[in-house]
Amino acid sequence: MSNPDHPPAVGVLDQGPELIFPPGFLWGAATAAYQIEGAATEGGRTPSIWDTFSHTEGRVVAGHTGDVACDHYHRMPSDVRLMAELGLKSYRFSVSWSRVQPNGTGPANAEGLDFYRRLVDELLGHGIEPWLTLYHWDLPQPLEDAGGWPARDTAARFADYAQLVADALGDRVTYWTTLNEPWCSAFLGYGSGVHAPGRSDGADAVRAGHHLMLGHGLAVQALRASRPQAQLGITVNLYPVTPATDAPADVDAARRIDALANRFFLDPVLRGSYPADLTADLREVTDFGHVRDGDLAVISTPLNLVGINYYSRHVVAAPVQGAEPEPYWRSPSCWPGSEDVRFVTRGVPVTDMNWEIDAPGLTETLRRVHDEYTDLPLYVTENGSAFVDAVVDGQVDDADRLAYFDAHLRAAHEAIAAGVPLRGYFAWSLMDNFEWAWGYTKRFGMVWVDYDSQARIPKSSARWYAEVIRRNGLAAQ
Ligand code: IFM
Repeated sequence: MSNPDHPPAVGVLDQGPELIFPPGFLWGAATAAYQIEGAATEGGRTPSIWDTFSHTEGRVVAGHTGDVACDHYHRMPSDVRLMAELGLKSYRFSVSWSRVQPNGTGPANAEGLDFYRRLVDELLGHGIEPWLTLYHWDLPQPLEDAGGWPARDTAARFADYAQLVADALGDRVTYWTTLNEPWCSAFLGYGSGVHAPGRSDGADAVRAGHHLMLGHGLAVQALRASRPQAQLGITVNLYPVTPATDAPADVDAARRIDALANRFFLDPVLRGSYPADLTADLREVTDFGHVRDGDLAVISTPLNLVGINYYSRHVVAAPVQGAEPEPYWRSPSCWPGSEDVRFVTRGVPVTDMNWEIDAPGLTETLRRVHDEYTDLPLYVTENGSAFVDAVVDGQVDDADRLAYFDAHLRAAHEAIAAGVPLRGYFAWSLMDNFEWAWGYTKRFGMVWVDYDSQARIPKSSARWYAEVIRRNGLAAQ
């Protein structure tokens, strides 16, 4: 399905000294409900798994919670004005399920929906395209109490919720993402337990991953039926996975991690099947008895676009005795059946998350999805970096973040030049926010947030990004 506002643009790159992006390229920034909204108990909102998790001692650094976050719920109009000042063409936000359907079942909460109606109106009034994500990790707590994503029924509940949101906002929102990063929901939430709901069981993680995708497919069917013109997609977080050496055991370690990190989601959604090597690798963990006839047809319901979140590369090797423990998101329990694979640190520059900076990996990822999976339009729905920032004389000079964006945009441009139908890019994040288990200790924003006063200060990277958007490209290097 083509979109008149964003025409196919492959092959129209200006190859002069500037790197110019295709006409209509959708420049945006992204956030998520729990990370910025606050107002956790207002307007009829009930607790999600992240409320419960963050209020549980020891789960989030320094006991931080999203109770107030960036207070975006109360400051939304001025935040949208800031987006307009930066020249954003689009804003990707997520809807809090617990705000619009308290407890995760039953009728919509008018007051909750009204917040998103006002947000969408405000965006449209400033000429900013709303991009709505239905689920960015904040499952209503009662649905977790009923079994959470490992329970099949949660997929049906998600489709009901999607329908409520479509009924309320479908006339004004064109772009829809069902799930954000289902790998994190499944494997960090139910595998390693470093994310909400904090459970740790490999088989549950695999079941959660399946039911998330089933919910995605059911939601796409519901949205498609009621809003045939909508542009529907899913956002997956992808990583190139590279073996540390050419040794067969390292190559096999890379195959296993690639299966769990990338192909676990890409294959069902875009091919309608699980990779055979993945199900074989997982045979000690699960027999996949939770997969019912017809599920994969639902999961692979046709889409209009694919969203890709890119941050870094995984370099892996076969197990050796006495390997060091890994940082949280690589903790062995995130990788059921492949817990013994080692994640290798190459000694290249890292961000404040300790994630290696690897811009060519973005080109590689985009080319892979296009070459191996789909001709659908692709969007980078998140890309960005945490660094330690400081306010000096009222300014935040985040040269390292600016350089990260610059390098990754050059990598994105290279993918377009190679024929990838990349139609847009969303910086993560519009503003500093609640970085999950790291609380407010990691800053990803282009805009500084003072959490005491709630003042916003656009950092150097925000000013630079505004100029990139204005010229639809990057200066020559
Ligand atoms: O902050 C998160 C976001 O919620 C999902 N993608 C990765 C970001 C940085 O960790």
